[in-house]
This record gives sequence, C-alpha cells and structure tokens, in this order.
Amino acid sequence: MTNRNEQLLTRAKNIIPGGVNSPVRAFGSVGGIPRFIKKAQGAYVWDENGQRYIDYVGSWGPAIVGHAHPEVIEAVREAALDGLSFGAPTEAEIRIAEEIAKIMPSVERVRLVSSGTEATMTAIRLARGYTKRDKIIKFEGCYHGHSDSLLVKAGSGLLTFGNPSSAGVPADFTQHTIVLPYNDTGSLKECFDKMGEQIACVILEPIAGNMNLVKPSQEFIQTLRQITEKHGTVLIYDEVMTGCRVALGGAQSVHGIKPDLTTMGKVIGGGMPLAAFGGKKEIMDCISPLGGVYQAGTLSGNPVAVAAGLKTLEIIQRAGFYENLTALTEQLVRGFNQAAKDAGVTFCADSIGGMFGLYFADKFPNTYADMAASNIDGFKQFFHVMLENGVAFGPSAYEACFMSAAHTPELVDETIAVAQKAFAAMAK
Ligand code: KE4
Repeated sequence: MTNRNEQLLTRAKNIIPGGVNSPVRAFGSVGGIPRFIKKAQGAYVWDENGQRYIDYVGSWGPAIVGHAHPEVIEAVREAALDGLSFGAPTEAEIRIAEEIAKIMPSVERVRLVSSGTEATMTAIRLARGYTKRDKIIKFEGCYHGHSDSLLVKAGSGLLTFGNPSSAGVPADFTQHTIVLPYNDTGSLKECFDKMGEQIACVILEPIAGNMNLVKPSQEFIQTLRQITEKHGTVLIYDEVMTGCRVALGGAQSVHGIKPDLTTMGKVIGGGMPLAAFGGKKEIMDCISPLGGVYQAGTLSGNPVAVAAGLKTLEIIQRAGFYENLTALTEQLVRGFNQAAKDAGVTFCADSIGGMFGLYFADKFPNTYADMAASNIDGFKQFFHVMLENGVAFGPSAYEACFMSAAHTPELVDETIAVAQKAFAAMAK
C-alpha cells in the first residue's frame, strides 16, 4: 500500500525544514515516519493512510475535552461568523480573563498572548522590569518555549551561568540565566546564599512534563516559595502544560502555593492559539500601557481562539470532569504497570490528574538525570509497537502523555491490551 505519510513527508521536506512546523513532530528521537494527521475526533486521530489511532498526545495537552468537541466547534463557528480578528478589545476577552482568575486565584491581572513561548518570555521580561534585576534561574530538564533567555543548558559548574542550548543564541543572551538541577533544594539554597539579591525570577515547571512527568518534592516546592519571598525574587509557575491538566487549578492548587506570576497555554485555548501570563497586580501593572515593560501582539486575545478557550473552560468545570479524567488515567497506569510486570519488562508509569508518564526504569524519575538514565531505546521499541497497533503516544521518551474526557474505560482497556502485546514483544 503506498504510504501517504511517506509521500507527504518527502513533499513537505521540499518546502518546510524537516517537513514539520515543530521539531518534535519529525520523529527524530524515535525514528520512523511521522503520521500526517487528516482529522481528529474525540479520543481518535486518523492519518493520511486512513489509519485510526487512540490518541494520548492530545496536541500536547490542549485536547483535554477530546478532539473536535461539538460544543467547542460550534463556539468557534459562531465566533468566526462575526469576524476572525479585530485588533481591538472585545467583551469575550474580559470573560476569559475573569474565568482564568477564578480558576487560578493567584492571578489578579492577566494578559492574553498567542503561545506559551510568548507567555514565558514576557513573564521573565516583566520580572526583570519589576525587580530591576537581570539574573534568572531555570531548572535542567524544564522547557518553557524557545525565547533566547530560556534556550540554555546547564553550565559546567553547578552555579555557573548557562550556555546556549541552541545555535543563534549569543552567549551574552544567556549569561544571566542560571541553570540548577530540578528538585535539588541544596543547590537552590546555595545559589540564593551566593547571589539571591541579584535574582529577578525563578521559573519552573511546577510539575515537570518536558523531561517526561517528574513530580517535585514538597521540600523543594516549599523552599522555592520561601526563598524567593525572602529575597524579593519573582516566582513564576510555568503552568502552560499543568494548568487545568493536573487539576482544574493547576499545580499551584495541588501544591497549595501562591506563585507571583503564572504562565498558561494549551488547555485554556482548547486547541486554538491562545496563552496567557498573569499574577500579582503590583507586578502586572508594570506591563505596557500602564508600566514600562513592553509587550504586544496583533492576534493577542483573538476572538475565535477566545471562543474555543471559553467553551473548553466551561466544559472542564462541569461536575465530575476531573474525577472522570483522573480515573481514566489511573486505570491506564494500573493496567500498564500490571502488563509490564506480567511480561517481566522493567517499566513503571505514574500520573497526576489527566497527565501521565511512562518510564522504562525501575523507579519514577526525580531529576532530568534519572530520565536520561532510563531505557530510552526501550521506549522507542514500545512506541512503535503501540503505533503500529493503533495507539499514539508523543514521539519522545521525554514527553508526558495526556488523557482526554473523550476516552472511555473500554478504550483504556483496549490500550492496555495493545500494551500487553508491546511488552510481550519487548520481553522476547
Ligand atoms: P508553545 O510556545 O509551544 O505554545 O509553549 C511553550 C511551552 C512553555 N511551557 C511549557 C511547560 C511547555 O510544555 C511548552 C510547550 N510544550 C511542548 C510539548 N512538550 C510543545 C510541543 C512542541 O514543542 O511542538
């Protein structure tokens, strides 16, 4: 059978770098041919060969209510009929801002942007403008989008400044970025003892998802809030992935922590280009036009994207939404753990809310190093057997997986049955 995916990849590569508009989609870290998706509905996606997959990528998080949810599509259709973009304020933007503040009480003021990268880039500029300090701290293994200050890998020494992790980023763009080990309270304290008064902000994934799912310790989270408070450093919770995903109120509601700024994306746009940053009024009032920290966007608060986001936020706040989502996720995790055990494959899975992690290791990772030490090749083998049998996960061992409300216990059982085949194949 001619493989449409292969044909399309060849054609795509003639005009789009790598044939994709975001690198992870190219299957570079798992090998094989990326699937060109023709359509998605509920818990399924179909590729250009007409092959159907039970989908646990969910567009990397946004599709939490299921793909092409009829109510969301209707909201988008209605909004589109009234025009696609005005470049002027609308009433709907007020409503979604009020919804976000209701869901995340730490957010007293919020501004909408079009991507998570924009949200984190601006939050850092805002923290620097507010504190009049230049240095920032991020953690190894956390991803916050592709703005220059954040494309940084750990420096040689523990407290040295980061080095660019991407070509095209001048070293002096990253000289103010300190990269510390995630979940390491000691190095955090050491860094603040040494230069706490110079740190504008700490930005982190409060529950990591870009080195696969990695949960921080209570000690690390508590220390972070205390030490930033003590030194007048802005604490930024990057909840682009965890917001409305691990719980309605995001990781901050799970931790019982009030960050100074929060960045959001993915779920709040329901699959359309919509993200946001927000937090303490005192800090947010530094943003233009009120303050001297500039930020802008032609499509910020786009009415069609806002319509998708508003309807998605309405659906996820219905009674029982997170109980059901969490139950489905835990059912899959239990089933995978049992299947791997039965097959004698070294594997474990963990979850929180509608987010889960698959690890080819004998224990849950606590750091990026733990993930890097896991059996990455094992994941690749598992990934392809699952894909060949109609189950799609993100094409990287370092990505978290996502459940949707459109999945059912029967679909999860079907997924577990495929995993039994995959683990059996691995055990041979
Ligand atoms: P975007 O610019 O891709 O909308 O958001 C960047 C971002 C910021 N913060 C966190 C915690 C994120 O997870 C992301 C983006 N996540 C990846 C998935 N790991 C997006 C997928 C991709 O890069 O294609």
